Amino acid sequence: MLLRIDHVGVACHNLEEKIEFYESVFGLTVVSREVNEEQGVREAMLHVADGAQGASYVQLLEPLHPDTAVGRFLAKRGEGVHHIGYGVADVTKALEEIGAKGVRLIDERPRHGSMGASIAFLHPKDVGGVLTELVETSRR
Ligand code: MC0
Repeated sequence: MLLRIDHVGVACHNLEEKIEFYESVFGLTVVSREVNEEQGVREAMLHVADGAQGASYVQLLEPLHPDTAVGRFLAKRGEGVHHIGYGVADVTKALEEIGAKGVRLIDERPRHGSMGASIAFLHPKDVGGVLTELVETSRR
């Protein structure tokens, strides 16, 4: 069901500073920047690699406000890995299958994600403490 790691989401206080860090230390390149009001984030995707099933990225996330998912995470835990996004072929079908196994779905239906993807989150408490995102990409 999981095709690849699509991205690792990293929460940070200052997006521009963190982009500069990933560019200068790891030589990564920003391929997309977006503000997602619904998710309460300003984010950038930095390309890591291309594989047979598609590309993988680091996603840097800065909260738009303290009272958002990433804002609360930063206040509680500080900067660090916020979620893992896995590529799936069909996010609606994957949600049905995973939900039927008793895992709590944060999103019952797909939402709009980075770079035109359809995304849905699974509750971290049912995935061993890992906030898990399913990503049906619109890119190839
Ligand atoms: C919270 N918890 C986490 C967590 N965030 N555990 C692991 N990883 C995380 N990122 C834990 C808390 O420590 C707490 O456990 C419990 O979950 C409830 O958290 P809370 O402090 O009440 O925080 P809430 O109200 O924010 O709820 C957490 C929840 C929420 C995961 C349900 O953040 C959510 O719905 N997230 C999905 C949407 C999202 O994260 N959007 C931002 C990225 P204890 O044991 O302390 O009770 S958007 C994105 O990434 C898009 C643009 C994309 O990829 O394209």
